[in-house]
Amino acid sequence: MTTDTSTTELDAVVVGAGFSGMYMLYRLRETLGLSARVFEAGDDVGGTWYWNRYPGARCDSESYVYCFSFDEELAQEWTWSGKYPEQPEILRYLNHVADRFELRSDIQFETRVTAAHYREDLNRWEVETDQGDRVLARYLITAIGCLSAGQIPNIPGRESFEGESYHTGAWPHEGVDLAGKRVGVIGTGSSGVQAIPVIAQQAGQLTVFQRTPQYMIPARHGSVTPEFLEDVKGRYDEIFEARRWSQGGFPYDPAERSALEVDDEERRAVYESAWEQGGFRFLQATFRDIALDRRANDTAAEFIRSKIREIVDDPETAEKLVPRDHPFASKRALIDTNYYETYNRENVELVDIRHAPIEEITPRGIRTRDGEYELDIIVFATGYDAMTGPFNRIDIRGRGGAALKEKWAEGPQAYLGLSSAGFPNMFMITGPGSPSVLSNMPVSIEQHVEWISDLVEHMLEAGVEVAEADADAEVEWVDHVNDVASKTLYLLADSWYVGANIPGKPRVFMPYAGGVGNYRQKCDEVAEAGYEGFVLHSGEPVAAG
Ligand code: NA7
Repeated sequence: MTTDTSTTELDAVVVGAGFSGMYMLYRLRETLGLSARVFEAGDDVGGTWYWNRYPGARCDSESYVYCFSFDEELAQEWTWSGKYPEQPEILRYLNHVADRFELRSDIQFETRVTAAHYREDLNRWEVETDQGDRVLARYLITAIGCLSAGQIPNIPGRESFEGESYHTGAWPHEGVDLAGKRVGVIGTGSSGVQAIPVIAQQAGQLTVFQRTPQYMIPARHGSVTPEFLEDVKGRYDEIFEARRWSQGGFPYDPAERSALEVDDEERRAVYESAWEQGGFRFLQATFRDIALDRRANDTAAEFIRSKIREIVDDPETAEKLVPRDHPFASKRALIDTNYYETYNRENVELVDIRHAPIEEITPRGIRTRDGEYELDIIVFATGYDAMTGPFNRIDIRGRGGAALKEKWAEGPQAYLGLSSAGFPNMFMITGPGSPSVLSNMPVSIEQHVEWISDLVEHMLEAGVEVAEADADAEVEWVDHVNDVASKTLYLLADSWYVGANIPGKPRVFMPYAGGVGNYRQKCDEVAEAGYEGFVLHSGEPVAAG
């Protein structure tokens, strides 16, 4: 890239206008007084919640904790209507945030960042977009989400299909008329299990193509009462603080007992109670070792299996739905609304494509080894090239023109998931190696944005031009991330956490499983020690932490 007269100079470029990019912009502008521009591919704010408009799209975190905490008035003035926030409501919330803090003036919509090259001669990032923008910025901050690079499997004949087809993460804004149609859904991850019960109510016939059965906990969705909200808002300080120091970003009291130290009757009673309450409490507030100890996990898995057999009328369908090949929650834990019940409907059929794989997509539908299913619409609920995929879509080059994609070819390398050695002044919000997808996202996002903002403030005060992760500190952190993961059950599943859903992707566990509280403490210690593990330069190196 070359610099010409049409180059804009700014303090910071932020990529993406979801929760992360919006709050980052606020901090850069309001707290630090810097000039910043956010580039956003969509035509409005919202990120994940802008794109994911499939039927039933909803967050799995309870609404009163799926929100920003940085502004007291914002927290007090917003009123959620349901226990779990539905996509349109989250999008309204994010629009409200954009309006309230007048963020849109510094967000450039319908613009995708295509390249970001570090100019060592200038100590600046040179950023290019698909709209022909060219910006020089001191800081490059990625707020690109962990699950924004949609993945449609390369099934033979895909282009030949004569009906309509959609990926859940790129759902048409005007909706899709499913009434009376023969709909096929491929995929039973979070998106599929939310969409399937709603599509079943609208479609003439629904065929679900399932590769891996999953464990699901009922969400127990419903409205929230004014009394509940009043109580919560009265305790928000305490709730937000509990969220910050918890394992998963939720203010639930952590479980203290092992699933193996109680008798069968008591264990079942604990699971029954959590099942009735619904949601992630089943995982986080029943027994402490469900995600860590295979025998403890088996008790939870067996409980859920028994529930599937109770709920689903047809024993053959129930057995197809029973997961056996991975521990509970070793793939992303799922919560549902009427998922298993949906298979009791006359118009729903479950096809086990592990047993009889999809061989091709034909002009008329989907053909598995056992036969052809005629369809009007195919829904790809087939997930994402998670965590590294969004980075790989941008040509990011650091010192010496080295490509981030090459550096990460065998798996992501980042210090604290915040910064990668050789890519000075590039900071990642919820990057690989941070708790991110294993947590309630707004909690991790706020922590990262505030930490980055504090680092930038420190740089400005200390006259530091460049902050860059130290290569040794990075190796140590990546080893630690792997070590923590190896003590969990996550490695026992073929999940997107380990890149198993993308052909050819290296099998590396990408998020940090040590918990948001421990992670926050580590980040705080790093900052208190003068940004230990970062090399801080003012032209020439001035300090090595
Ligand atoms: P997920 O969780 O990655 O689920 C994708 C689903 O699609 C899953 O059931 C996959 O089966 C299935 N899949 C993927 N590729 C194929 C092919 N080639 N053939 C058949 N089936 C396939 O994505 P979601 O969108 O549901 O959720 C992503 C995250 O968004 C979620 O965890 C939340 O954090 C929000 P598999 O299990 O791989 O056998």
